[in-house]
Amino acid sequence: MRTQVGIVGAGPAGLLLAHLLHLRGIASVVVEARSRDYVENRIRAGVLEHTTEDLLVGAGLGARMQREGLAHHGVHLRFAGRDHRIDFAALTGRHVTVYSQHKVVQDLIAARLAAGQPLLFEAADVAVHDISGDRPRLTFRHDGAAQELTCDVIAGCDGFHGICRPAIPSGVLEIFERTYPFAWLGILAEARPAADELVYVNHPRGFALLSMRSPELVRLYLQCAPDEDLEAWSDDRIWAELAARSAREGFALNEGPIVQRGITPMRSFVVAPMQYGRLFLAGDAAHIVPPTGAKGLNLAAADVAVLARALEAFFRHGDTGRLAAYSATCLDRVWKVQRFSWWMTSMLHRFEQHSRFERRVQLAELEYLAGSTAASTALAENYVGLQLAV
Ligand code: FAS
Ligand code: PHB
Repeated sequence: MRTQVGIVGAGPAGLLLAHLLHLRGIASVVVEARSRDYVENRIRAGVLEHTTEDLLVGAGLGARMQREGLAHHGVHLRFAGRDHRIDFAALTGRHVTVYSQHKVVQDLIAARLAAGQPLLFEAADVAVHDISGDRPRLTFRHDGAAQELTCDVIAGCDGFHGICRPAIPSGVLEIFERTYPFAWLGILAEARPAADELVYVNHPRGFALLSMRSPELVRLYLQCAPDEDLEAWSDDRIWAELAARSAREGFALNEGPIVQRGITPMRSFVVAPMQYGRLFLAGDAAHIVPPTGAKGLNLAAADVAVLARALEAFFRHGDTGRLAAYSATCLDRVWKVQRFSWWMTSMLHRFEQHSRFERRVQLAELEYLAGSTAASTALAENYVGLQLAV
C-alpha cells in the first residue's frame, strides 16, 4: 500500500489530522491498534477550549458538539469554604465547551468513514521504518495479513505509550518530565451536577474537581495517592470524600449510580524536538500535561492544526519551511500550556511535603486571584485557550 501520510493512532490527534488533511486533498491512512468500540467509548477529557471548538466547527465537525455540548462561561475556585468565580465572558469574551472526548472521537470516526477514507482498527505489531529517509514505511498486521504502507511522511499520534516516539534514535530527543506525588481518582456518575459550572477545590484533605458531561451525568475527581488501590474505594467512601472536600455553606452534591471509575496518573512530560526525519509526533506522543488545566486534548488539536498546515505547504508547493519549523511552532504553545497546567496543579493540590509556610503561600495565591482582575484574567485567557499559531 502507498499513501502520502501514514498516521499511527486513532485518538483525537490522529483522527483530526486525517480529517484536516482530507479537507486539503492530502491522502492519509490511519492505523489504530485497538478496536473501534474501544476508542469510541474511552472516557477521558471533557473540556474543549474555545480555540478547539473553532477548529472543529471550521472543519465541519461542529454539528453534534454545538447541539450537545455545554457552553461554560466561567469556572469556580473553592477554597477555605468560599467560592471565587473566574468569569471567562467578562474577562476574555470567550468560553469553553463541555463535550466529552469520546464524542469528539465518535464524530471524527463518523466523518472519516463518511468520506470513505482508510481507517484500520485492530492493527497489530505496528512498526515504523526508514524515518530518516524520504520514503518512510509502516508495517503491521491487519485481518491476519502482513501489511506494508509506504509513505512520504509518518505522523506519530499514538499517545504516551505508543511506538513512534521510541522509534527516534537515542540521543536525539531531549526529555523534560515531572511526576507529581498524587493521582486522580475519577468517576462518572448518573447524577445531576450540583453546580452549573466546574468547581475546582483546594481542601486540606486534598484536591477535588466537580465536572460534568450532561445535565444528567457528572464527572468527579478526587486527589489520591499515586499508587491508590481503587478496590479500597467503595461508592459510599467516594461520595463521602467528595462531600467532605467540596463542602460549602448552602451546597450539597447530588449522588447517583457510579457507572465508571479509574485512576489517572499525574505527570508533566515533553520531548524536544517533536520531529525526526519524516516522522512528526503530535499530541500525547510528544507531551503530557496534568489534567488540572483541561489541556491534553486541546494541545493535541493545536499540534495537528500546525502539522496539517505545514503538510499542505509541503505537498502543494514543495515548501519544507513550515515542516522544518513544526516542532518549534508547537513547543512554543506546549510550554505555555505546560506552565499553566503545572501552575493550576501546584495551586490546587495538597502536597504532603509542603511546610506550613508553603501551605499558607498556596492559600495566598488563591486569595490574590480572588481579589485581582489581572490575576483572574491571566487564568481565564489560558483556560479558554491561547491563540493558535497557524
Ligand atoms: P490518545 O492516547 O488519545 O490516542 C492515541 C491512540 O493511539 C490510541 O487510540 C491508541 O490505541 C493508539 N495507539 C497506541 N499505540 C499504538 C500502536 N502501536 N499502533 C497503533 N495505534 C496505537 N485530558 C484532558 O484535557 N482532561 C482530562 O480530564 C483528561 N483525562 C484523561 C484520563 C486518562 C485516563 C488519560 C490516559 C488521559 C486523559 N487526558 C485528559 C488526556 C487525554 O485527553 C489526551 O490528551 C488525549 O487523549 C490526547 O490525544 P492523542 O494524542 O490522540 O492520544
Ligand atoms: C473533565 O470533565 O473530565 C475535566 C474537566 C476539567 C479538567 C479535567 C477534567 O481540568
